[in-house]
This record gives sequence, C-alpha cells and structure tokens, in this order.
Amino acid sequence: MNINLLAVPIMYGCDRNGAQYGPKILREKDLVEVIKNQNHVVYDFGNLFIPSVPESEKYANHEHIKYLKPVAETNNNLAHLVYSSLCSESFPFVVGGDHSLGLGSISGASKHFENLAVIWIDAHGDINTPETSPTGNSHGMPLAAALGVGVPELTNVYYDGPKVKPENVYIIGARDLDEGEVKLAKDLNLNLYTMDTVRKMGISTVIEEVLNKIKSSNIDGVHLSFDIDALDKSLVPGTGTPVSNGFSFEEGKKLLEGFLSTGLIKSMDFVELNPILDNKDMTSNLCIELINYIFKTLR
Ligand code: NNH
Ligand code: MN
Ligand code: MN
Ligand code: MN
Repeated sequence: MNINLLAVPIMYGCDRNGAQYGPKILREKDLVEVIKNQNHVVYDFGNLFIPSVPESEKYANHEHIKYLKPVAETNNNLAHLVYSSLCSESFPFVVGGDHSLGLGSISGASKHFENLAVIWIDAHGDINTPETSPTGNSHGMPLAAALGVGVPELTNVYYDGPKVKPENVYIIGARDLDEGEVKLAKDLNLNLYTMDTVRKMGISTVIEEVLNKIKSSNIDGVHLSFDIDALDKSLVPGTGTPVSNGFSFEEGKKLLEGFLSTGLIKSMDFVELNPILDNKDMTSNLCIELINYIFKTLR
C-alpha cells in the first residue's frame, strides 16, 4: 500500500512539553524503515509546520481554550493533507503530537468520503467543549468538534459544520470520562464501549459488533484514531495522561488487527507519545512494536 506519513509535532492541545517530540523519537527508532519492511511504499511528508506561540499567549484566542488559533490552523493544514492523500489513493498515517490533531484528520477524511465512520480507541472520550472541559486542553475536544459541538473555530475547521454523524462514531476503551462527556455521549447516542463494557462483552465481541454496525450503515471509509493511553498505565509512562485498568499489549494488538485487517480503515492517527515523560524509552519502543504490527496487519 502507499502510505503518506504525516507527522504533526504539536503539544498545544495537551499543554505538556514533550508531546511535540513523538515524531522525532519514532524516526530515530526507524519508523520509516519499519513501515517499509512490511511491504509498503512510504512517502514521508516531514513534519507539519506548527506556529510558535509563547506561553503568555495561551489564552489569547479564547478564555477557556488554550492556544486555540495554532490548534485550529494546524488542523486546517492537516485536513488538506489527509484529504489530498486519500484523493491520491494513499493511506494517511498521522503521527502526533497530541490528540487535538484528530480533528484535522477527521475533517480531511470526511471531505473525501460520502459517509465516514470514526473509531476512537482511547482511555478518554475527547468529546469535551469549553464549557465541560476541566482543563481547557483541546486534545480533550477534537471528537466533539468533529461532531459539530464546540466553538466555531474548531467546528468549522477545513469546511463549515459537522464532519461525522453521531451514529458513525465508535469510542472504545474509555475509562476516564468527564461528567459533560458522559452526558454528550448519551444525548448524541454515540456508540460508546467503555472499558467496563469491553470487559463484559469481551474484545472479540466488541470488534464483531462494531464491524457489523459499520457494514450495515453505508459507510465508505473508516478513520481509526489510536491514543496510546488506551493501553494500561503501567505500559505507557511516556504519555501525558495515563489511566489504569487499560488494555494489555496483546489486547491492543488484537483490537488493532481486528479493524485493520478488514480493508475498511482508510486513514489512521497514532498519538500522545511524550518522550520526555518516558522511562528508558519503554513507551517509544512499545510504540514502534505496535506500529510494526499495524502495518503488518493493514489491508
Ligand atoms: N478529559 C481530559 C480533558 O479534557 C483529559 C483528556 N486527555 C487525553 N485525551 N489524553 O485523550 O482535559
Ligand atoms: Mn479514493
Ligand atoms: Mn485522546
Ligand atoms: Mn487519552
């Protein structure tokens, strides 16, 4: 397959120094070779330009959302790269950076496909709005914005209005949802598979049910957004907001393979690695192993 490697060294969405170095450490650990060795052709587009904004201007664009302008601009640029990749029959692999970039990926993919579905694998829901966010960090908001909920600067990224319909959103592995997120998921009737639900159903049943729903809803493309904090806290010291009771490495691989081997996934995010927080490269090494597996199973 043709893979467009789109690296997005952004940390404005998590406001935590280090998240911008995800692409750098993964490249040092042979990211490109790892993908090529799984028989893909890789086009490395380099790092997306991220505007520099001093900390003193954190709230310059909005009183509750940090760095709103550079986040919106970066997502607009990313959206067009994802769209262009899909138009040229390439698979966009978006490497973060923090999860605020999920908005740009979805925006680009939704322009290409008639009816897009999104699978969001994450310990969090990322469906906060400025009103419900406990932090003001926009990496907790991209999925809400893609659904058309939130400030216009985010909901109108790339083109005006919602990018994905609520019935086409699948959140898997959530175990740290804020109050407002629980309410929005309910109000919009999102397909929410919390960690509790996954434990009750079993991973294979969850995969099967999600795939059946997708196959019966006229979907022509699926975007898979993978936040490494979906994995258990003990496995990923190198991420900003680790949460216990997460997926094991084997479970993570099983989930990814379950979706990636179907031929339905047309684009993907891989986000929230923070090398500065890491413990002896444990997280970055695990990321490389996962990425190797992702491209081994991608069809
Ligand atoms: N829900 C919290 C917030 O909105 C944490 C979000 N952190 C994430 N999301 N890593 O995946 O600030
Ligand atoms: Mn196409
Ligand atoms: Mn996330
Ligand atoms: Mn998360």
